[in-house]
Amino acid sequence: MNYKTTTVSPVGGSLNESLPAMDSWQRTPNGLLIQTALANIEISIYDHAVIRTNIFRNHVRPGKVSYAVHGQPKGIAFDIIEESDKLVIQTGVLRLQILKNPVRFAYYNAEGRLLNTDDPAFGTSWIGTEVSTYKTMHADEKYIGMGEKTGNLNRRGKAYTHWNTDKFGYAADADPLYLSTPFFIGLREGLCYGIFMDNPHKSVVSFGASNNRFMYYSAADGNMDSYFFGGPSVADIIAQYSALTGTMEMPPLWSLGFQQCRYSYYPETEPLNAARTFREKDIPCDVIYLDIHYMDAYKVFTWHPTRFPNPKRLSDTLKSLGFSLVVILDPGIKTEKGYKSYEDALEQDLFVKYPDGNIYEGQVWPGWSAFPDFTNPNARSWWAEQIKFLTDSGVEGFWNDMNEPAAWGQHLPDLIEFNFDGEGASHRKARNVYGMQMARATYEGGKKHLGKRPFVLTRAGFSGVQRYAAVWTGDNTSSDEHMLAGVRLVNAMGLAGIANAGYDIGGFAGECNATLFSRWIAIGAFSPFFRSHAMVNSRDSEPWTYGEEVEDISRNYIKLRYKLMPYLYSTFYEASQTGMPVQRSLAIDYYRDEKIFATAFQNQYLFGSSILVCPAESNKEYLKAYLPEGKWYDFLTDKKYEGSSEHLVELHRETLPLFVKAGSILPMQTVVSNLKLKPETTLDIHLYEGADAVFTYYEDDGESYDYLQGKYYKRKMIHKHSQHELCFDAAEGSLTSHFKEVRIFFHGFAGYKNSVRCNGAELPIQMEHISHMEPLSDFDPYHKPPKDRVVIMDINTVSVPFVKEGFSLTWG
Ligand code: MIG
Repeated sequence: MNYKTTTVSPVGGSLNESLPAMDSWQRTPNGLLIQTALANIEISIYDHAVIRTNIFRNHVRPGKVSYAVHGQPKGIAFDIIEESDKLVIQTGVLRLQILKNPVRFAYYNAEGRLLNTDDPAFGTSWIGTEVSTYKTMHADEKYIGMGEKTGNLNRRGKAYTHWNTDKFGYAADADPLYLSTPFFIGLREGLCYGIFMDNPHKSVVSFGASNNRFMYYSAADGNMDSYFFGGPSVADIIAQYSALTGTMEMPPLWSLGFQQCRYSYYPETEPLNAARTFREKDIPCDVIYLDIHYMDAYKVFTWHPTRFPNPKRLSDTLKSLGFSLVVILDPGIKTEKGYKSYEDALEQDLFVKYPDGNIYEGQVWPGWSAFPDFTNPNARSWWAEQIKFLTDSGVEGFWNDMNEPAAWGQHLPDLIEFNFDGEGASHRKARNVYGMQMARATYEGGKKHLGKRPFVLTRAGFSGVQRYAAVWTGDNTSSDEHMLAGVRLVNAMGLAGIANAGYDIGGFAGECNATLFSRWIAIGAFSPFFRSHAMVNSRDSEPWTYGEEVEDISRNYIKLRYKLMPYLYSTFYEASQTGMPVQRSLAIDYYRDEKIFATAFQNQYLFGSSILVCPAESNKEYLKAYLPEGKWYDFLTDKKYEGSSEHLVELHRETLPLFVKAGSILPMQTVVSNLKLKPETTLDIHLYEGADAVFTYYEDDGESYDYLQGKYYKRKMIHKHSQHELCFDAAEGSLTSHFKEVRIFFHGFAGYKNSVRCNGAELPIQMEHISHMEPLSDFDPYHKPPKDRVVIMDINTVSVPFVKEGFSLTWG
């Protein structure tokens, strides 16, 4: 390779320099260390399919602090084979080949098939402090993931910037937004791999944008510290990335319910009116939010004296109505003499400062404000202590906003300094992690002062933010385009380890309308985080404010969400264990199917393992849906469809196309108005004929950390389709299930003889007539059809006691 290694041009600018030849290498406990004339490379084997390469300039000492990475090398066995021109590292699952001159990396799978290789000329290169890795891009290669990034499912041809940014009313293709996760998954020839660049500096990932030669990822400064994930499946890659950057804990059960927000409900009669209206109108809801107007002059950790004279009384009343209270927290602290939070943090030296030691002030809601340095452990514990002020008033959830951090005008000076857990960093390095560290401090404070699971919602974040908070997509706009863009943002966050995410239903900026709201609330019922919110000075946007029809539709979908709670909670449990998202892009299970990448189908996703959601614009009459391989059932009618094919679906205001995968085991419960109330004690399991399936059912108390001590109820349910059998493995854990009885609904089993046995004993079969939707009211004489469109399904059921011991049902 004759690539020149010029460093400085004659007129002073830096030119590109790439990794040169290997000078020497040594084995280390978890990998090896390579020296070159320009940079050193630390390679660590984290797991059979996870390899870290940390490349840093010779004169640089690599920092130790990573806010993203949580996992450690597992100490697995690996071989290093030296050949004249290369080193080969074998883990049994991955083969990393390192060419010696110049140093270039290539990854192969266990069968020796190439997964990913450096661009031979440029590999890892520097231009001044900017470091980039260039990768060969194959003709059929696709790229997915990247977290909160707009655009298509397949990101090929686009470049993205990671630089947390407050973007009010952002365009549906805007970039960057609030949160950064420099992690993507590459797909080629039915193979896949993942790459995470653990560098919080401003960075760019280009999937072949404006060039026909390579893809690359690049950071403004710092090391090229990256992790390669070998899969072999997309689900495995997500699990590997999640093991490295952490998974969410089980959220409080109430946070899985419907959440009502508004900028802003005040004075205190407003949130109470909203809460009471939900109860009067029989619309389930669990959460009411207070936005910035609850504070006194926007000062964090204060209550407005006249709008909220007695916050404890308010939260108690809300609690008695079955609501949890969540309040907003902004990082900016008003620099006002005599204001306790300011004086306190000033005295303890916890604010972000200029290099000359003066406090940095920026303008936000309270006026000139100082910013706690959340990368300082002392500032985090100080902030966590302040949370007590809110928990004492009965607040159970915390909404972190403006933590990009945002200041009017948005560009903070780069020279301001952060503690970075002792290592020190300018704004260039600290910005992207600031928001997640605020979420961390908030989460730790909430956990400590509530003594149970807090709910934290954040706007900004970086890889690993899922350990502390759910994420919402900020200031979207009331439009169909935005509704679908939000679906893809949540799909993409799910591919990047953020399992609990959602968008403002109805749109934050702009005015929503009845048609759009009906569709948005239906889709939102199938997003992990389910909240309606709207901008100040815009029309009311609670489910009853768009007329009776929308109210009925909203009630139907919100109730459906509550009925699906056993399924959803179990799905959240899976996410807490493996990182498998709740809202699953079809690229997780069906990445080998070209069809799912078509723009017409890219918004479709699986909600949990079984329910296929086909989002459609609110103003369309038909949707072309693509059902992937297998067989599918229309959730509302039980009509059966063959997969691997497109279907034209007629759309109505009140129906969102939902399909259930054949084989599915779908546990459901009766509706409750809020999740502090218990459903009836029969667990309804909807079983769909046609394929094998396994479902891990999970239950715990929904609020404490006792589940970490084994106080849960977990059991595997196994549908052996060809054996005509549904097995319940013995329940694990020390908790007794709330459910005393299980009732099985047999969907699509019409051809079988009507005989079902439990452990061999014949069971009585009951015919049930069910519908997942209530008919809409007759409010509009010209618009009758909705009532007729509610399909009643006749379904055979059997009921058996839900005993702890294993049992099995057989039929046919
Ligand atoms: O400058 O707190 O994204 O959800 O309602 C706007 C007021 C600040 C932005 C958030 C939005 C919230 C609003 N906030």
